[in-house]
Amino acid sequence: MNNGPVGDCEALIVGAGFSGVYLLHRLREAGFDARLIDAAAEPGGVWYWNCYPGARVDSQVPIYEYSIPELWRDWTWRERYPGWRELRAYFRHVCDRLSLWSHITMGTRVASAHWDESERLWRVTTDAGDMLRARYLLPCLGFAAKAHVPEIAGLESFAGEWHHTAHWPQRGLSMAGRKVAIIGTGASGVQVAQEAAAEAAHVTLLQRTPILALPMRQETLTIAQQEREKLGYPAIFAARLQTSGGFDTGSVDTSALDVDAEARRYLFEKQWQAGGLRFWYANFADLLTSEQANRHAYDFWRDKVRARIADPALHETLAPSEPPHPFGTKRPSLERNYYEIFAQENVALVDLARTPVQRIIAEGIETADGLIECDLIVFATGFDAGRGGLMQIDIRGRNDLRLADTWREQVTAYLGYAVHGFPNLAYLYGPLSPSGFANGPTAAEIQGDWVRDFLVTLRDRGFTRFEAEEDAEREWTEGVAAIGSMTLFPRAMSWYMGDNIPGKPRQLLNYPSVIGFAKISEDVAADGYRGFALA
Ligand code: N01
Repeated sequence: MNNGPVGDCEALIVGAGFSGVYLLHRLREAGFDARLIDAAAEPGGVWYWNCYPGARVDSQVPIYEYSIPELWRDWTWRERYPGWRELRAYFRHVCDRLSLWSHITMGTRVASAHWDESERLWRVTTDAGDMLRARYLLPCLGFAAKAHVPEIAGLESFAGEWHHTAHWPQRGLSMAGRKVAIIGTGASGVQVAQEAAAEAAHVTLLQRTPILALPMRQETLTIAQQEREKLGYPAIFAARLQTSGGFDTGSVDTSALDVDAEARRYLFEKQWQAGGLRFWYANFADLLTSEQANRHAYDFWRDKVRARIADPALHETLAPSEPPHPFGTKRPSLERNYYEIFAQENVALVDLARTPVQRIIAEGIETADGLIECDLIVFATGFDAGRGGLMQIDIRGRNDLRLADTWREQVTAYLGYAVHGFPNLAYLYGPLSPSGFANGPTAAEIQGDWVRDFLVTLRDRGFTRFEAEEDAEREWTEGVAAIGSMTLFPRAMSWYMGDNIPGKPRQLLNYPSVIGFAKISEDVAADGYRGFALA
């Protein structure tokens, strides 16, 4: 691996995850002087930062990889749901194959980006003190770039070690023989808990809301098996573009309410056995729009899970009779033995709804019920999703307008790409695009191709400036909320709605259809990029 120099360029991409690396490749192909900067030591985006024990993707390969044949032809995976190490190796392979290294600068954080109207370019600084100019600023930060550590009194007095899952020490950290407390039971909390249960002396899991987790059904892959499967890859990649989540398949056409109990159970059981997120994305058409349909799915989930929880006293806490929220309106996570770990003597569950945390002291976490002694606290407490990564860079548009101020009360954007007042800035996999609802590589390719085509059109027509129009932005922002209100998503307190961050405005942060988004973006392009002022 080598690091390219930091310098002026036409297009500056920030972030070396799926979106950024893809966009770099496509822009270089199209003849742009494009560069990529990332704070991490290695490409991979979330797979660099989230190196906690058990961190692995919850979408199966080949869905979770690029569709470019020169990348998949001679790449083989070891597991159907690869872990962070394998995903990092994949990113190295991608940068090798596409000869991207000399255009990438790792280990450098973009600190600020200020728009210079007279020169029509962005003036960018990095934490290393570099200054550079770029015609286009293209942040590709993912939705989980800013970790959230809740304020808990006394954390500074803790005598042990604490880490957020997204800032796990890169050198590694053994949990063997330790007393571990894990706060949060989202996808990250579930994954750490499974690993901690296997090696820690004691694990306490502090749960605020039960996760509605689905069986992963991990699979070890052989080279021969993948060589056979590769014959079907083009069809799978084409199918990804035709579904609302960017997966290989979407929901069935039928309502759960139009079939009898036996037929309902048949589909539920089929997708449950298939594993992964299929029970979520390949379920009945009205799973996420009808409360009644959703309730059938929840009841199926609850009964399946309860059958695996040995202690009946934990049934109500882990898989309540009544749904804590409609199934799938908070991101389900995948698990392997999550519901079995609670039968182990070294694992305890604390229900924060009944036993809230009071403070942290040197020896551990004090709750209303007494002290949880620990020497390692894991904050699996999520992210300021969507907007957080962008807002932590000092981005200033026209008239010194700060993006962090613009988005304080509400996130607004046109097409989930551009913000009025911030010329020549297009972000990928960010708020008001399908991001959090979309399979990452699918969204990266759809959005990367769209931005490449947009910049090529600007170049071909001699334009040097674009800006989202205010009306178009308002319409898009209101449109995403209107679509959201037709679904059950607003019924859950979730990061999809911004609820997980105290003081964050409540709004649906993601556009809920990849195929719908792709269609509208294509129409906008065909219509001369309507909604953008070009100059
Ligand atoms: O974060 P989360 P995550 N006190 O926000 C709890 C993707 N991902 O890192 O539900 C106590 O989902 C919070 O409780 P509640 C995936 O898309 C993918 O786990 O808000 N608890 C919740 O339990 C995922 O959805 C993979 O009541 C507090 C947890 O912390 C997204 O990233 C792996 C608290 C946060 O869960 C984020 O997942 C990992 C407080 N003050 C992540 N504040 C895979 O591909 C928050 N919580 C498998």
